[in-house]
Amino acid sequence: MSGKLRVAMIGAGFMGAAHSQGWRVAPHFFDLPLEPQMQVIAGRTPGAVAKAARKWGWAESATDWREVVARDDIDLIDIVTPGDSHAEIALAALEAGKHVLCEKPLANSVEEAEAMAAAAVRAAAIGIRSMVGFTYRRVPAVTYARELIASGRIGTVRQVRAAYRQDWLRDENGPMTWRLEKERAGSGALGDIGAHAIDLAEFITGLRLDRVTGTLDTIVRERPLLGEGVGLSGTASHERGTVTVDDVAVFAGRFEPVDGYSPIGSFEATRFATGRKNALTIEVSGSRGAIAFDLERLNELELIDASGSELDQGFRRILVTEAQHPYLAPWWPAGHMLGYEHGFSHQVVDLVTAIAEGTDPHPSFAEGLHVQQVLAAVEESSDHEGRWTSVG
Ligand code: SOE
Repeated sequence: MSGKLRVAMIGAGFMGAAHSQGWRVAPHFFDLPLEPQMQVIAGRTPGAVAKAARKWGWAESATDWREVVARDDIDLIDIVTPGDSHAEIALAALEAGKHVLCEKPLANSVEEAEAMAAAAVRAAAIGIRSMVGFTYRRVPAVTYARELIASGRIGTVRQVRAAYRQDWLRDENGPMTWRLEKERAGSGALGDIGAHAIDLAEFITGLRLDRVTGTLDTIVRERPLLGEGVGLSGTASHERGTVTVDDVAVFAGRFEPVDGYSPIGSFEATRFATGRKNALTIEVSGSRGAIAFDLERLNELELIDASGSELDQGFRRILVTEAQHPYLAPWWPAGHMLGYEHGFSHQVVDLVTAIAEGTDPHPSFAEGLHVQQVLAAVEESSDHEGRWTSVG
């Protein structure tokens, strides 16, 4: 491969903007072994995708993703479409010998995720790399939390509490979107944001869930359909659509045993947590301490070292902005803070580095399949009065 990595993006929505920022900005702050070239972005609507290309820095725009995947001047396909097209696009791209970055969750079903993971293994055998986009792993405080736990700083992990709370569906008159249709999204809060909580809990602790018990609920079952040609903020039409996914997911999980004990986790994913905008939180309780993280305060990590005197114990706030902290050195001096968007640059750095070094990037499609199996187990448990259900 030349010194360039010629990238194509399939999809032009919110994640398209976030991923484009990563491709555009990362090379200006990190010394990458290959230079990403933002070649073409593909979307459904010619005018909208041409505008996205201009705004986000793509050389070309297109409306036929199959033509883009077939081009021999493209090395990597970045999939940022709704979940119902992840499998089709990823399988075609891997078959065409393209590296693939695919947004989370990996797919809309375990069956699709299994096919994608198998194709990724075959492609890796000939040097084609693939990654799934759980970008919160690449928030410096999250990677640092993983390092602290791996070093034994909080002792043996006993309990994990992970939640992802948003409130953008709180208004029952909010309109239907593709995220509320099972055929498009696969599931609701469970797969969209619960997947992040699952991946985060396993990434930070290094543990894997092997059984779950949970329940799903749809709070608002019908919503107004948007009128023809009316934007999201426009007045909804009088017709109503049926919500076919969960609004709230609550579940417990057992992790694979460590030293004979299976740590237990409690999880929540909701879009009805009034006042919580993007609150992905996790707390890991260990035998000698604990860590706590909140995405709404993403430069901070709370740590308690419970090995000392009871008299002066307490969670202390660590500002994770030192040059020695993960990913920080190329950015700003300590205390100048990073934001939501920086994780997408870090994702580009790790993917491009893996491709250049000929190694498999993480999270892999196999890790994405495991998250899909956890999601499916929660759905199965909920369908059977919350019985404990094995993962995979
Ligand atoms: C909407 O819930 C959403 O955009 C998710 O789809 C993203 O994965 C999450 O990072 C932010 O919220």
